Amino acid sequence: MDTYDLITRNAEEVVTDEEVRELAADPEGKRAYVGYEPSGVLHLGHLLTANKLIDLQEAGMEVVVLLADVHAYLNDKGTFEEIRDTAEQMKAQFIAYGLEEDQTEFVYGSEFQLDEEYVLDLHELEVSTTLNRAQRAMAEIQGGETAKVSHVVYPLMQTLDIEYLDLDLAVGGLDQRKVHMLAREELPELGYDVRPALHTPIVADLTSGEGKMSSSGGVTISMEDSTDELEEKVNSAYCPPTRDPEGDLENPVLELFEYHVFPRFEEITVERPEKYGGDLTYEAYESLAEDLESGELHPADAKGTLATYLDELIASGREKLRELRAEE
Ligand code: IYR
Repeated sequence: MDTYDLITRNAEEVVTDEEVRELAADPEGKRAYVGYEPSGVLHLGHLLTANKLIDLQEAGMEVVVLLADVHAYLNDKGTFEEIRDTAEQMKAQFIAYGLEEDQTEFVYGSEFQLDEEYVLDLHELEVSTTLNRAQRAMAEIQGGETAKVSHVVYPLMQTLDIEYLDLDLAVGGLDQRKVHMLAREELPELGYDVRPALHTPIVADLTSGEGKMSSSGGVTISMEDSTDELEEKVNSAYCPPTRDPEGDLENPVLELFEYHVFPRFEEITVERPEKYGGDLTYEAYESLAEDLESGELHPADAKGTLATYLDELIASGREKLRELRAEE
């Protein structure tokens, strides 16, 4: 796969394409990052952007994972101490998942976001950004509750992170796009360079095919799930025999194959008894999706296979989590 295709595969949006093409022409040593509010257990939402970081490492880029402890604090996720503890667990799970420790820079936000220079830049951004603009940038991240002052500081800090971590590319789910747009507008105001952004898709809810998977109340697959739980969740997933269900619905089973399984495995095998046609093997998402649409691959077989591969993907993170909990 050529470098541009590898960098942009499964991306929902790149801003701008021209800037990312320039990066792809000379990726060696360029720095990309994702920031995560620490949470004790990784779920597929985290792993989707982690897959992109693995692509970027393969393309020769340096990868930074920001454990955004101060951001989580501003977003009311617990005491600072609790957040630091969960950040440690998060880091261990990322490494277990496949982000090589010696090729990934893990940085705590609090390591640089409390420095005088950063804080003064933050205050300058507070002066130059309207409340309305900052609130709009936060709308999707904050999730509806009454805005606090911290919620408008948050996207301004995320803007500064791009400069202070000396990055060439900001990566995030599509829910981060408004913050990255704000960053593109505001960084030049402080005399800093504009950086490109790459956004990964938001996977639909597993059982309904609607909205987004990590939304509250929906089913999420996480590092905590046992093999049985995972199988049960995948088996109850919405999986019509098409990649394009009616209206706003998506096929979450196909999405998980596309964004989680195919990027991490060279070949996928669907095991079937001889009387149902025997095993099927796929090297690319497209051929699996086509077989589901044509009826060659039954949704039940697709689900069983998906559960097996997802289980393999989370197995070492699950084991790590068990170890960490046993130590507590
Ligand atoms: N807003 C992210 C967390 C986050 C991301 C980046 I990129 C930062 O520089 C800081 C925080 C979230 O919603 O999880």
